[in-house]
Amino acid sequence: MQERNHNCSEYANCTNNVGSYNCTCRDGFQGDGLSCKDLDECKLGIDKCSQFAQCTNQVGTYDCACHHGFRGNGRTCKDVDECRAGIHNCSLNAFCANNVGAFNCTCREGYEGNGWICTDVNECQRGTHSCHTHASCHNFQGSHRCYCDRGYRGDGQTCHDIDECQNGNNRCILNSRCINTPGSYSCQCLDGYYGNGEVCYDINECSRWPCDRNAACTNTDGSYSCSCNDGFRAYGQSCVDYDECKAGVHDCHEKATCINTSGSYRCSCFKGYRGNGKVCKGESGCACARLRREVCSPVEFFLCYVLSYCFCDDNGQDGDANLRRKSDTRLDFTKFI
Ligand SMILES: [Ca+2]
Ligand SMILES: [Ca+2]
Ligand SMILES: [Ca+2]
Ligand SMILES: [Ca+2]
Repeated sequence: MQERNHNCSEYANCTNNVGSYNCTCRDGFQGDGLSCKDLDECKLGIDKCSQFAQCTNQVGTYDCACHHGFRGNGRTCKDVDECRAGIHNCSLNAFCANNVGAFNCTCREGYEGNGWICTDVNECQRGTHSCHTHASCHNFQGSHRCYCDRGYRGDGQTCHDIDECQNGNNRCILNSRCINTPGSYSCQCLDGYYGNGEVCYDINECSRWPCDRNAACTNTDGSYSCSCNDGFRAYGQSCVDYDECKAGVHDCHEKATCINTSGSYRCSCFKGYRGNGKVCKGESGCACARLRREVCSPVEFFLCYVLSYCFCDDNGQDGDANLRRKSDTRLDFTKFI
């Protein structure tokens, strides 16, 4: 074992010279060689560590250790892309953004939180959804969906009423009218029918007698008709009596007066005549030739027969002013027997 016979510092190099020796502090030390003190490179800032490394002083040297988020030997430290390397701890529902020495986590749209913990936003409950007034909102993880209400069509953001009357997708039957409404439709029985619109029945209008009291009512499918009774004529919506006398369509006897009545007429024999009005006979019993079947007294008959005179005037009255010869007529003798 070599004996130590110089007094250089233990941190110095001893260099032999002729008759002497030199003491020189080693790298990392500072001093005159006899006394060498550790150099704090870190403190003095003469280290060669990366700016992204931690410098730790050691006796005679120093260590460089890359900061968290960097990788390297300490002298060279490169940023670690935690996002790409998949070593971040962002929430599954967050975006990872790398930056020098670290990374950021930002919750994705539809989530909220600090990036490490991200929870779904219930847009439906919060009222931040984009659904149309006529749509329902359904919450999903990270999003929401809008579904148009029944009776509406669209993407949920915009919903339009479906015209069930036009597309035929309605339950209105024949005899009913389809009425489109927002979100729905309704059926209305046509005039002349009653029911809920999906089933319509004919109204028997005659039961409430819509016709004139002098008319007959006939119910028909979806309607009704009125026809004036005999003796009446339609005048607008009502039936008015037909004046048979005025119209000259009666069958009264020529020796009778026609008297109009509501719905009919009657015949009244002239004064001096007897009968039902349709047939009138002279009342006086004279032998009026034209009537032929008159009742005559034997004297009158005799006179008529013998003298061929008739003792009746046109009104059936006796009188000699209108005496007529009865030459064209033959009396019915049987009447007088
Ligand atoms: Ca959501
Ligand atoms: Ca509709
Ligand atoms: Ca009817
Ligand atoms: Ca009449």
